[in-house]
Amino acid sequence: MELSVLGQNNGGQQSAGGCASSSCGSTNDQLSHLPDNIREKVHNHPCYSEEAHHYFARMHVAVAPACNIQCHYCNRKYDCANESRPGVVSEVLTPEQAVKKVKAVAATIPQMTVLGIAGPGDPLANPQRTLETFRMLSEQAPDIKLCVSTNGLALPECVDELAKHNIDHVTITINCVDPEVGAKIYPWIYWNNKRIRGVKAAKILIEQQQKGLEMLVARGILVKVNSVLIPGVNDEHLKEVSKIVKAKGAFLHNVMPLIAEPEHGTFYGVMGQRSPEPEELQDLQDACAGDMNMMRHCRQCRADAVGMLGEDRGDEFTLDKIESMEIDYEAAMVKRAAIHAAIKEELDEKSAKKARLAGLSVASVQNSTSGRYRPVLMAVATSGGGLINQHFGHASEFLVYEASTSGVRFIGHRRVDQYCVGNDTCGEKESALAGSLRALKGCEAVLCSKIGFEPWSDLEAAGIQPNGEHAMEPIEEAVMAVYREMIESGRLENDGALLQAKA
Ligand code: CLF
Ligand code: SF4
Repeated sequence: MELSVLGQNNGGQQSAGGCASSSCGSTNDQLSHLPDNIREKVHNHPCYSEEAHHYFARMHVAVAPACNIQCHYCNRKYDCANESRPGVVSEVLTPEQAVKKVKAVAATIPQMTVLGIAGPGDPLANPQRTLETFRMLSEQAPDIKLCVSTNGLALPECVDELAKHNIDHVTITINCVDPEVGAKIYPWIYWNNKRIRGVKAAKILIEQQQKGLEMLVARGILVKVNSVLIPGVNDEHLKEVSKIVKAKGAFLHNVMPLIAEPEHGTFYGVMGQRSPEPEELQDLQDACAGDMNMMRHCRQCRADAVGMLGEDRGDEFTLDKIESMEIDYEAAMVKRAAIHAAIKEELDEKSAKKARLAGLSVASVQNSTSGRYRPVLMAVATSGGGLINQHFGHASEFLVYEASTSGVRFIGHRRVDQYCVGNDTCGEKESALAGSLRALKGCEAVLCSKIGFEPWSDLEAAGIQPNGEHAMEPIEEAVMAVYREMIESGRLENDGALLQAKA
């Protein structure tokens, strides 16, 4: 199939930026290798293109309350944890309310290019509500890409309907391809009006997921596979999952960390199943990357998320606020098209410039070092646009990049609030700064637009070099510049032993 060939062609290629395409999802540079019809589907989708997530926004509408399976990481009082953060409750909308909300958001946030349905249950366990929403949107807001995320059980019988409504992007959550592993994740499924348990249930679910994947690929629909990394349950097994879904034509693999908190009341949370450390997640993503394009910028959004990835502007679009908005969608589409064209132009220019500069900077580092220096992790504070443009103290998350003599590659994001920041559950009071320090574990520099004196000293004391000298510069150029400065200052000198030890 066309898509699996694409995947093979991409595997292991080195972009001009030195970023292995197989390791970091679809960056803007890598899109240039794709046929026009695929580029068109991906270039402004913030989840399918890593570059796009700096510029374009997505929104979800919570129209699908029911679910047809049980996952051990889910409490049914909350949203589906397959594409959303566990422990979050979204307000369920009717399809009519959802369409009104989408048009209000699209008119207010023109960068919003994608509407996804991801819960609060499984969208395809609620086919009428989900498909009715898509049908109305494809008629009334044809400039919005439509996207859906599912556990896959009901997928095969919905594929033709999805194709009919012009849905270009489908996410299937596939945590296993072995029913024995599946039985440790899914206690039951609801299938043909019966509750089925154990290995038998997992076997049916896996068969449906794989069949659905093949049917989507056969219709030219892009498929992203989400997997929840559950230490000790499917961590090793996910490498096999990645190989299989790639062979069947999936476009992208998104391995997400399990979030298991006792207060969410999930089976795993109550049983004390631990979540993975950031290093474990990165190691697994790197291991899968030899075979597959990996997504590393997922923010595990809410089922009613609105805005750029990592941001939630839902409060601006509550039902009462939408009611009072008058939307002229024809006029909004004209404005949106102009803004999208301007962003595309900026991205194309940036991509061409990045290719030139990154090639030069990588070459200059390689020439001056003979490749002797170890890679360095650096954190970046950004509020979007691909620039270093956020004050250290305002950052609720940091993007982490790895600089090496091969170039710069995106590794992932670290949320400050995912670490202890001194709430009542912590047991000891920690400041927000202490939370940031924990989030920056393993990083040797942090690049931001500005930083105060106190955090500066504490970061230095923790072995993390703060750097505000590259404010408003493009992220990857700035990271490479700092890496070069580290080499030239001798900071990475005599690290050969460390490099060998790490290797
Ligand atoms: Fe939503 Fe998912 Fe479509 Fe994106 S989210 S349905 S593919 S539009 Fe994106 Fe959010 Fe991660 Fe999902 S960052 S949770 S991968
Ligand atoms: Fe929960 Fe989603 Fe799993 Fe259903 S598919 S049990 S809603 S996590």
